[in-house]
Amino acid sequence: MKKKLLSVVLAAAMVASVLAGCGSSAAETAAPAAADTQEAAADTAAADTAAADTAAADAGASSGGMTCALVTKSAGNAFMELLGSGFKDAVEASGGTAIIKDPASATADAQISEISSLISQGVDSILVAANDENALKAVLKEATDAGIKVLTVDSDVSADSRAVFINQASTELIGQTLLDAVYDIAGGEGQYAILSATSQATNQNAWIEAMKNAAAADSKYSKLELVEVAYGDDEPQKSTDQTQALLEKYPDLKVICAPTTVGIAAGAKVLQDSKSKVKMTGLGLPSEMQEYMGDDDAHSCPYMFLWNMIDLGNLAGYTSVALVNGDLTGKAGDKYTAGSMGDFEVVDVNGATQVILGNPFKFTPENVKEWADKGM
Ligand code: RAM
Repeated sequence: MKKKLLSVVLAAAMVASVLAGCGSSAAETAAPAAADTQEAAADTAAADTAAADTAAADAGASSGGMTCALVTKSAGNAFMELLGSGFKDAVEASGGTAIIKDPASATADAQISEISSLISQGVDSILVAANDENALKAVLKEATDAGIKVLTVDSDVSADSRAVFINQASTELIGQTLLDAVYDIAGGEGQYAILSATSQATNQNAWIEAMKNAAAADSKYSKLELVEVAYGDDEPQKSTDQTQALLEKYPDLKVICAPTTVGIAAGAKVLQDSKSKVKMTGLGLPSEMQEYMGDDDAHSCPYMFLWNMIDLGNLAGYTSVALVNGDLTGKAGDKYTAGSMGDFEVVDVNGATQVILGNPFKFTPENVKEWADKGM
């Protein structure tokens, strides 16, 4: 299928699936353990979970099915819960068993220990939303050497550490889209800041780089000044603190752009509660942003972007299954059917293979409720 046609079909599919209520399926990942849980109890729970996962891997193997695992960026992130929900549905619809691991914090170390235990459990595939581009290399090589199919979603690792990357939308397009939103909301000139997640997150860094490249490529943006990239680590409190610090440091600030669902929701609340004139935009979940969206002084976010998270999880799940089945190797030009999502093709982007879901979708005060009501 030609790329342009694919985008159109995907955009239509995205709208159709949301209208059909696919977003209403509840996120089924395990709730994060309470921070104050006693150490002994936590150890027992961890052992129980590991035993359950090993049993799941064994059950998958003995029933002739496969066991596909997902390691998210961190627990407590609604974006990751929706991704997990779509992943689980796709794996189960294919007759497999899904295991979802949510590390306690958005760090490479936390993911390495989850991946190590999945290798011992003998899963068939590991899908990772990477907290670091290079730090997972050794453990992912160990997985690959053990015959496990490795792939990434949302946030990539270096291309030699995985078979393929499931990308929500073209990195350049996301960067251009976010820069254009800043330009528009700032009225073409003035100061803006970026509120990111962790400083090591591959996806956030790639989008910020794409924004900077787009700004440098056209003199139209020369009156915009990026004053700071702040890091809220995808933690609500740290993102709140960083937003307040930006407001104090830059009294002439016009816009904050957060390419993270955690950051945009925390920042939008700070701006709205303090009746700040500064506006928020970026990548946000409708359910978390609905109360902040409006085109007036009473609301902090005029519009924002994202994509269909359930579809992203579905595509990643079906691609995991296709890799395990041998229907896909991950090479550029490979074509395969991603279950009910239809046909996809692996493309080469600057030497790295990826499968692209579609285009960013614009959420406005007019459509945000409809999407939030669907559970997105
Ligand atoms: C946050 C995460 C995720 C990112 C979204 C937009 O939830 O950082 O990686 O893709 O925002």
